[in-house]
Amino acid sequence: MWVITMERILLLGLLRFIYVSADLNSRADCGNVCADGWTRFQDSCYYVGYELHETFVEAAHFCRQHSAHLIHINTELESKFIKDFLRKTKASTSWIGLQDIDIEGVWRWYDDNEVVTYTDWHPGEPAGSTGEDCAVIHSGDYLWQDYPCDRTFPPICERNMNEDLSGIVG
Ligand SMILES: [Ca+2]
Ligand SMILES: [Ca+2]
Repeated sequence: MWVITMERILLLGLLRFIYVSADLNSRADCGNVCADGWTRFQDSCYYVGYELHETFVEAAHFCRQHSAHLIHINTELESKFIKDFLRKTKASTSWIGLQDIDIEGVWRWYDDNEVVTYTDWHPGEPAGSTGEDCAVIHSGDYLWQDYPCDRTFPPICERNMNEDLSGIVG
């Protein structure tokens, strides 16, 4: 009898855990899991809007609507991850969150205005001067190039898991 009761309690606990997890995951990232359609790498979830054709500002807006930002590539590891991912999924040229709109030649990440440190430019890039102030990962070799911000490409969104969780609490 005691064993059966314990089994019931454990089973109910397990069902409740599954239910709560599924509920949270359907709305946002939870713990180690990214929302449907998003791909995990380290502490972020990524989404490529393959079917979208948006200007840089529209692309940034799209990511914000999904509690994310245009990808901020912090490290060589993150760069390698996203390059491999884009190559594997045969992605076309896509926006990253890097721009020199305010001061020509000073490239800053759009989510936190940080001046770029790690870069992965195609040799000779950026080359567009004031006519090209927004950056893409180009499908030719998946290296970075500057393009006019009003050109239209898919966005690569990044959602930081920690930020996202604190956002839900707050
Ligand atoms: Ca990042
Ligand atoms: Ca420029």
